[in-house]
Amino acid sequence: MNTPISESQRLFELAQGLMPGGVNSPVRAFCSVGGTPRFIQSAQGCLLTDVDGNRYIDYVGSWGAMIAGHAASEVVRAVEETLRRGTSFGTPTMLEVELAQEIVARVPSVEKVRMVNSGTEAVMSAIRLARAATGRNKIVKFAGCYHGHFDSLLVQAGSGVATLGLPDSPGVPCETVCHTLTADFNDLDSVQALFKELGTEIAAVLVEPVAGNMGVVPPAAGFLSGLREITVESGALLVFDEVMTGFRVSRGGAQELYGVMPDLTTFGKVIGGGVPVGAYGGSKELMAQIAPEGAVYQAGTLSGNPLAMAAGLATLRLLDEDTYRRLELKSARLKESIDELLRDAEIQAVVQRVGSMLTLFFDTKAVRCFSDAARANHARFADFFQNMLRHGVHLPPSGYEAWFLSLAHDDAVVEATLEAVRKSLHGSSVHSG
Ligand code: HOZ
Repeated sequence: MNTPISESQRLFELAQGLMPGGVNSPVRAFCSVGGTPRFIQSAQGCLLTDVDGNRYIDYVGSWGAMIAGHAASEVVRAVEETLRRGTSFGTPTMLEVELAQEIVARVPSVEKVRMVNSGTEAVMSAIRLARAATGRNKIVKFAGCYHGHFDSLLVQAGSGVATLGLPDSPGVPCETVCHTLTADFNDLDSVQALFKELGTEIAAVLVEPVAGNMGVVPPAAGFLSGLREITVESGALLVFDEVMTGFRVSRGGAQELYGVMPDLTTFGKVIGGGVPVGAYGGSKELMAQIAPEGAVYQAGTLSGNPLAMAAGLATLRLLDEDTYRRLELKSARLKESIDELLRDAEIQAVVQRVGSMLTLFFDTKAVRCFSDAARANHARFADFFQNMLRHGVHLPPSGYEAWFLSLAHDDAVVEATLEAVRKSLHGSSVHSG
C-alpha cells in the first residue's frame, strides 16, 4: 500500500510549479537537509501547527523576529487596533516616532534612525551612506557573514548562499563586487592586511558583531574593539549589522553586550515583531546626510508602515532587563544540557551560544570563522535535523543558521526539546569520532 501523501507534500509539489523551489526564500526549501518543508497553518507561543495538524516546538522563530513568541497577545492587540485605523498612508505617523524613540533610547550609538522594509534594504542604505560620508568606495565584509541579497555583498556570503553551496551569485556584475573586500571573521590580521594595501579607499567595515549566518560564531576577545581601532585610524566607518542581534542578545544589542560603539547600525527582525521591517541609524551628523536633510537618496512607499511599527513597538515593550535575564537563563540551560547529552553519548559536537541564539556544530573544535563552519559535518546535521523534526522540534533547516529561543520557550518546552535531542542523538546515524 502506498504511504498517503501529506498535505505539506501536496502543497510543496503544487508550490514548486508556481514559485522557484516552491518557496519565497531559499533556506525554507529544506535543500540541505532533505524532505518536505512543513507548511504552517498557525502558531502560538513557541509552537507551530502544520497543515497536517502536526505540532512542533519552533526554533526558527521567523529567523529571529519572533522573540516575543508567535501571536503574543500584546502584539496581536497592537496590530489589530492599528489595522482598523488603516494600513498605510504614505504620510508620517505617531507610531514611527514612538518606535524611533524606543530604538534611540536603547542604542546610544543611534541618535537618528530611518525605517525601511527589510534587513537587506537597511544594509544597502547604510553602505550608500558610508560611501557618501567617506567619499570612498570599498567595503570590507567577512566570509560567512550575510547581509541580505544586495548585489555587492553577495560575496562569500553565509546563510542560504552557504547552505546551497553557491560560490557567488550569477547576475551580479563583477563591476559591482570589485569594491567588496573579504576578510576572515575573528582574524584582525586579515583586516589589517586589507587596510595596509587599500586603507585610503575603504569606506566601511561591515560585520555581524555576533555572526549568525554561518551558525552562531561569537566575536573573539578584542575582535570588535580591534575593528573599531582600525576603522578610527583609517577614517573608515564601522557598521554593525544587528539585524539578527539587535534587541535580541541584550537590550541594546551586541554593541551593548561587547561594549563597542559602531558608526552605523542596521536592524530588522525583532523591531518588526514578525511584520516586514528594517532600519538603519547612527549619529545625528551622519544621518543628516540622508535625504531630505542631506543629499544621500533613500526612500520607500511602505517604509515605517503602521502595522510593522505597531508590532515592533509592542514587541520591544515586552523586552526589559528581566525578560533578557530570563531568556539568558533558559538559553544557557538548553546549551549546557545539550553539551551534557553530547558528552554522555560521546558525540563530538559543539554548541555555540550568545544570548538566545545558538547553533550545534558537528565538529570537534570551536567554530571561529567560516572555514571552521564549513568544516563541520553538515550531513550529520541533516540527519539530526530530521530526527528532531520526527520528535516534534523544528530547527532551522541548515547547519549554517542560528536557533532562536523566545519568551514563550518555558522550562517545560526546554525539557521537551532536551528529550528530543536525547532521542535524536541516539536514534540517528551520528557516531562518535
Ligand atoms: N537572515 C535570515 C537567515 N539567516 C534570512 C532568512 C532567509 O534567508 O529566508
